[in-house]
Amino acid sequence: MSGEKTGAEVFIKDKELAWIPARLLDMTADKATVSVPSYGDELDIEMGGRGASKWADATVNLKDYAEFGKQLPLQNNKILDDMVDLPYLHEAAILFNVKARLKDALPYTRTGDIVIAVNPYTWLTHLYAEDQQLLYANRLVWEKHDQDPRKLVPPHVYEVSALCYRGLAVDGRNQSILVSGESGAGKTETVKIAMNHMASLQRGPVKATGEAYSSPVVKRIVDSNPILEAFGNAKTRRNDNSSRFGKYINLQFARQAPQPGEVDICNLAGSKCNVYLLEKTRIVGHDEVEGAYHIFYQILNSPDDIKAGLNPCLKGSKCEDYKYVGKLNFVRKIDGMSDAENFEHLTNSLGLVGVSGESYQTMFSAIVSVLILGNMSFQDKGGDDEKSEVKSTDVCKQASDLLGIPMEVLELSFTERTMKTRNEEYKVPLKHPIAKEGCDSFAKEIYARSFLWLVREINSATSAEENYEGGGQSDFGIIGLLDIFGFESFPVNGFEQLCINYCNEKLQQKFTKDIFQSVQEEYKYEGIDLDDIKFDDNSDVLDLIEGRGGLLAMLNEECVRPSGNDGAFVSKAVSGNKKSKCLLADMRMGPLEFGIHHYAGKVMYNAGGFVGRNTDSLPVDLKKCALASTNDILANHLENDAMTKTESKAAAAPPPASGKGAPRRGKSNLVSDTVWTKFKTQLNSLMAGLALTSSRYIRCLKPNKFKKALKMQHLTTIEQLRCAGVVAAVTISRSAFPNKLDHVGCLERFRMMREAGAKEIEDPVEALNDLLDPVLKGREEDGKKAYVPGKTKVYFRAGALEFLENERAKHLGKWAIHFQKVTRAYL
Ligand code: AOV
Ligand code: MG
Repeated sequence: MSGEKTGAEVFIKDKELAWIPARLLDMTADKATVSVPSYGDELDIEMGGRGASKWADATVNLKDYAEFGKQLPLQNNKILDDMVDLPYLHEAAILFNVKARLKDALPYTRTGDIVIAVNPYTWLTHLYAEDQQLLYANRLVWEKHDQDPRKLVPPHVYEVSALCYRGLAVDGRNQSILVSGESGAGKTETVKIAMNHMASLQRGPVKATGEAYSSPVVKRIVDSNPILEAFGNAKTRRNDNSSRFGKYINLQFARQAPQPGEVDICNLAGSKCNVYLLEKTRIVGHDEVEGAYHIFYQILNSPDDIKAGLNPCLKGSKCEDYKYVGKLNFVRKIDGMSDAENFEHLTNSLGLVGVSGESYQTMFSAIVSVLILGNMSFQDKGGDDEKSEVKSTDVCKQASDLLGIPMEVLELSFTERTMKTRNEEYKVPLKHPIAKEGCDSFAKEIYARSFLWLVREINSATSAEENYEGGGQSDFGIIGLLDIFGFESFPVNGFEQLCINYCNEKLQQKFTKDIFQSVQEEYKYEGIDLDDIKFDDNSDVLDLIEGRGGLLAMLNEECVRPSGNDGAFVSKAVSGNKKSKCLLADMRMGPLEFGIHHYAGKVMYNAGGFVGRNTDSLPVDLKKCALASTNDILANHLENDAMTKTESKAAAAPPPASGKGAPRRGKSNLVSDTVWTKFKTQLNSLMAGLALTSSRYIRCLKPNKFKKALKMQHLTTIEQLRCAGVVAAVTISRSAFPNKLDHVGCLERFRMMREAGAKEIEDPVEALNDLLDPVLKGREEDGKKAYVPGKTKVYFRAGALEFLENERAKHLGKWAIHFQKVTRAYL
């Protein structure tokens, strides 16, 4: 802060508001008086309606905001399309830029190649109209420009979809869009927006026609979204339509030979989707203010004849009749449609992907059986042994009918467990709470497997290999769309959070590498030597999690140890990773607690239930019982992961008697992988797939927790900007040279510092040297010049631009005048 002048525009740090813009009135060695402009009720939303009246002229302790001393002055009233162009970089400047844009109904902002998408919480129809789709398609895909074509259009999701399409069609490289953000930030909507745009792009450089999607496969691809949402989304505290699974959709494009002189055209030929970690606990219960999976409400709120058609036992039933669903204490409408309407729509969409007739009935029998299993109750049988029995016999009968498993078999599978020693096999009776637990696991498994079965059916109906008329072709161009759970940190974090945050660490590592690479490319383009870019990578955290002797390995060890338990996992993990700076553990923590210093901040975990969650295997008796079912999904698809029918047939074929294929299948039959190991394998294959693509990033932000249209809360937004690596991305791009200006802008701005009568120089680089050398002489550090002119921009080392601004101000006389001009100069 030292050297700051009265009148300067600054941001002051505040506990409740993160940063607020102010003007410096007076300053002593340790205190500053600032004036804070009136905000009316604008800050109310941040302060929970308590009003912003506490803000008037204030005296602040300089210690509190010394942090940005170097970065003043800040031009906070300038709204920028691209935040990399903020002449003075600071977290507050980023925040106020996105905030100002949101207020103007501009939810999208760029940070270099990254698009920041703020959830507007109101459908801005004009942004997604057909003319907009065409604008981005024409500017970014079909037309040729000398300059960066993005300069011709405002930031948008369509810019990302169009550039990906161009990358695939013109450059011939597979692409991916990685969408991230916290729950409710708008990831799923963003992916749908991008997908719809890409489905429209295949029309080629033509005018709007208003025609519907040109092929049935494209319609199926677009229509498969609501199916996944019905079965995989639920209402949570944070999002009424929260996706409880991660997904990666591969859109497959068939390349068409280009006409002479024309751009290649790729047609959307199919899609294949991978899903990750469906939240299983929600199948058997949920928090009072949250909801079960949408499908249950869609079924139960449909007219009686529809319900009876799914299964006679549903006739006349309501949500509260089923324990897993429970009383409905909120109004359900998703996208303005009632549950019954959504179910009708779902049935149509299912028909489009071939789930109709018998397979439709089979799937719904499985889904309805989950509801019924939730109502099963058990009681101890009495007598000496610990055996229990089914209390609700009619419910058991319903389940037995639905699943096609004899009632006695079902009952015994819940109330006994088969144990094996080397020489014999015997049955152990189970007490009623254990029997109920088994019943819940069974329900979870049935639902989760039905979900995977459904994904497989959708893949079979949409994948290009099986559906594209071009037939036979197998090398389709790919644009992948990743919609995956963002970083999570709650007051108490469990196994799911650890998996989710692990996944985010993996993606963050890729993100950092990609950003670093794009900075390298920029400097290369500008012809600047790159010698001192520094950035933090998160390999320590990943080592701690997935490395040898890391948390994953330790937990897996506990899961196979006969007396393995959560406490032993924590103590072994802590003692084995003492050297890791990312593991937080101290004496004051409970025996099940540990913390991880993630890239996005510290998260405290409670390992209660880790061993159980990680093992998550169905007792062998229930597995057998499922295999005996007449329901095809239970009997034949309990082990299948989501793939297409052809792929699963290939996988089910007997392994070759010898050769490479044999041992793998053998192993997977013997040793059941843990949840985390499976997830790690899935993630590694995702990362390997992504590595073959050019990735583009969309960072979604949830601007306020009230779901209010076009309003932004500071603290939570700042937190997300940090977690999303937006600040880091700008920092990396600025680490060697914090400031840059384009040649012309720089020459015009500092022109007045030249000596009167100096002759005009035409070459911009020479003109810049002529202008800047005399002023910045003596400011070299380690023999390096304070500025470096590149091909189109001039780059300044830390402090150089501030120095120039000060010099310029001296030329101009007064600071007050200076400030008005600084502001205007960048507008
Ligand atoms: P998420 O996918 O990031 O959360 P969604 O995409 O489901 O979040 O968005 C949450 C809600 O915000 C949607 O249901 C819409 O009401 C609204 N919304 C999002 N994007 C837009 C937009 N572009 N325009 C208008 N409204 C929007 V989660 O799956 O919970 O992690 O788990
Ligand atoms: Mg979602």
